[in-house]
Amino acid sequence: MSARLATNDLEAFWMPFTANRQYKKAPRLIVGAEGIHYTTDDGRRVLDGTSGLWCVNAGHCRPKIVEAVGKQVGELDFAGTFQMGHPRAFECASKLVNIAPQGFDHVFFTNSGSESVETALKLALAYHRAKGNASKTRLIGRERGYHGVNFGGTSVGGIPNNRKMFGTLLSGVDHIRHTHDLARNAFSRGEPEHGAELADDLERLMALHDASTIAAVIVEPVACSTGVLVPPKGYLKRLAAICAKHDILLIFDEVITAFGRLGTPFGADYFGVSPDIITTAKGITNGTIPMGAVLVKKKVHEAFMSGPEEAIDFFHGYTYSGHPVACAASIATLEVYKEEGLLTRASELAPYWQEAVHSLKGLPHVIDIRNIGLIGAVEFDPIPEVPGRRAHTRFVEAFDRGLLTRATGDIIALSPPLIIEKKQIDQLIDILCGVLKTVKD
Ligand code: PXG
Repeated sequence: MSARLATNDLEAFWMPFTANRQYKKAPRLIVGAEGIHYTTDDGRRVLDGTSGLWCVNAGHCRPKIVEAVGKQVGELDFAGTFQMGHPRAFECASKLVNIAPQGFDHVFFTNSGSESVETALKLALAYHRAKGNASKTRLIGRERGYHGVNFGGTSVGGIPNNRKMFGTLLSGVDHIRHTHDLARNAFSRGEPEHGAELADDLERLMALHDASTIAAVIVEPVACSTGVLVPPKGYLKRLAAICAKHDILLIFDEVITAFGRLGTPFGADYFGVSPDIITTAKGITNGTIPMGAVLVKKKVHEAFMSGPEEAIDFFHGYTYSGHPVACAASIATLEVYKEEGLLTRASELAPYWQEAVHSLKGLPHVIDIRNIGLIGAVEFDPIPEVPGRRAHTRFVEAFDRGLLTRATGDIIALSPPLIIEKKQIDQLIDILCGVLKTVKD
């Protein structure tokens, strides 16, 4: 029998993506949130420099969303969507289509970014099969990409630590090169100048595998989890052109870049590139209720609609696809985004944000600063024997001084709520500047 634990004991919760033993020796606990601030268990206010985990785009505990969730859970707590329906799911899907890039007119609901990715990959395989191209089965990801933690997403993902413990993963997967190039692009403001030609790496894989075996390429428009890799100018357009030429579906994983993070509703809008499938989650409900959605173009949807009408068109779905409470949260979220212009606000703030983030240049150990939309990243030269420590100690110190950042490798990523004001950006940078000046190694 396991030992009895007090309910406030930290032991039982095996925390995700966490150094559990280290964390539990010096825990950081959040007990409340409002606007762009968290409150800690010892009563301190902490500026949320990461929108939770890149999801709370409209800021915390927004009354309209809180109210919609409360009302929905008391009115219709659950209804399935397999051969059944409820109005909220249809309303939510229509609202999403209304803000989606042109041509995206169908929505498949999931409960997370990871599930959106699995759904998109299965859609791509089934699409080609339905079109009579059953040999198109390979899935191509990119080095340093992050597509969640399920087997498909882990397989197309390109972060070594996320892959190496889990065996051989999916077969028939390959990766194009990442675009991080400090030698040519360090301290770029916005999209780096150099590296559009890295998109041609897809042609290298086609020479090896043949285009007739490749179903889809999945990339994040901006690779955020790996430490904010902004695509070089022209890179995504070039990748899209190669895909289109060879009937390879292009999947944009917009779990982070959708819903205004770059200053446009979707990353596809920002880069002027039209993929075939878009995955979303996070900001879809402002982080309040778990939800994801996969947006597809008409041509993808139509491929599934050619069989007999009484036949199920896509053998896929989750108990909670289109959950009423998640849909209510999403509908209210989309209304808040619209009322407050949040899907484009980052474009107004971006020039100020860019200057602010780049003002950290020259501080100890800073080897690169990157930004796009309302995203920033500071990269440090790693301590040779202990990669990751430099960013982690700065993350802890920043939290103690009232700022939540996100450390990944030796990079600190920033992505504050889209409601942030300029003077709060100044505050955020002041705290970080103080940290970078004082933390010794
Ligand atoms: N795709 C992308 C592009 C993501 O960024 C996922 C899929 C998976 O989503 P779920 O909802 O299954 O976690 C993500 C998630 C970080 C961080 O700090 C990033 C994510 C999650 C947690 C932390 O970089 N991205």
